[in-house]
Amino acid sequence: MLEKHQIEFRERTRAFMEEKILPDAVTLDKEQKFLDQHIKPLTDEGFLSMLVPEEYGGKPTDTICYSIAVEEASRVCGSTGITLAAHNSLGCYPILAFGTKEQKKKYLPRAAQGELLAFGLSEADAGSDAGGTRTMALKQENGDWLINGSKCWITSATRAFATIASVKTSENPEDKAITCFILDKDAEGYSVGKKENKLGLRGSDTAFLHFDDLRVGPESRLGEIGDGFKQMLRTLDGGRISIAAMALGLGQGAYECAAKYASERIQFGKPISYYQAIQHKLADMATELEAARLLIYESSRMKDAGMPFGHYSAMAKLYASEVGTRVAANAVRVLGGIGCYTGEFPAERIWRDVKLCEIGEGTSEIQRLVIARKILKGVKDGLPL
Ligand code: COS
Repeated sequence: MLEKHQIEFRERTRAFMEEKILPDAVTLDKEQKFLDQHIKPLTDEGFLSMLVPEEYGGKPTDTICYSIAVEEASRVCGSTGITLAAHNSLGCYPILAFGTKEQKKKYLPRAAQGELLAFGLSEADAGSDAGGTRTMALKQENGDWLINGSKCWITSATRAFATIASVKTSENPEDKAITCFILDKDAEGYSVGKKENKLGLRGSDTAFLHFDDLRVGPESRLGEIGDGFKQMLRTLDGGRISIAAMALGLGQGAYECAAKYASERIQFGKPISYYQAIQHKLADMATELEAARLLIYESSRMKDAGMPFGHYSAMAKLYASEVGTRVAANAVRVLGGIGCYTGEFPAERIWRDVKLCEIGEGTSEIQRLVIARKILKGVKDGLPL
């Protein structure tokens, strides 16, 4: 059950997303235009500072409200959903969790004012194997670091004023030492590469980042040398709740579209919702979406309670993203030719958008691996399963 403030938050958020975001969703997708015009209204409502403490200009909320925000944004526009998720969970969170006071003061007020942050983990050879990072930071005699390498699949790369990036800080191939740095976009040697032409989420920019003899001082290092891998994995534990919420919102949008269409579309003299083949699809959609929602709420509660929640957020992400994909595919089937080939209804866009949720921030296979490791550790330690 949601608390009163969470129910009210959903009502306000839904009204905002429908009024301010929904009208542009089709154009953003069709023209692959970044959602610049939405940044100010999203900032004013606090959606870009949901994890940032008030002392840094944020409007902090609990994780359930944050999940609701990502869900409601994604219900009308997946590109807005992913922009919120990446900025808050992957951009603000690591600075908040691992940054020094100076780093928080430098980056969080700007982030709260609507300047986007990005997260640079993936590389051409480091996807699921997040520790396979090749980007290298070499320490210079004066204490600076010289960084060379490239990151890929970076959400909001074209707009972000800084990126939290994982790099190797040891030349020894046996040594996994990975360290995170906060890298400023305006630094010499930092450049934004090719923007991807994506299947979905086309109103969110995804691009390469290149670091070419990028020199930073020790004040750019996040936490201790060698802590970067665990920082990234902890960040992803939380990020996966937001990807689950995104998949849920997209699925919800597809389900509502299918239910409405089925009630209006007449075939054989009756609305197609009269036929059990369609009714069963709608019933499965509603049931699975609600189950996904409960997993998201529970992992959000566990996170806020300070409990270990990584396996739970992996479950939420695994389940919600597979449900979202299934619901969107079934919504397209309910809509038939109209679902696939016209832009009049959102089902087709959602179907393309939601696929990313099974891949980004760890594939479904990686989520199963994280969950299975937790199960088997429980077996080893004699804990109840
Ligand atoms: N939080 C903090 N620390 C964690 C952690 C977590 N969630 N999960 C593992 N660790 C720690 C381990 O305890 C271990 O510490 P010690 O060396 O002190 O024992 C260390 O990190 C290495 O863990 P592990 O050996 O399990 O690492 P693996 O290389 O086997 O990788 C997976 C683990 C596969 C789970 C990880 O690489 C992963 O999540 N990959 C997917 C990455 C991903 O989502 N990429 C997409 C990014 S899109 S933004």
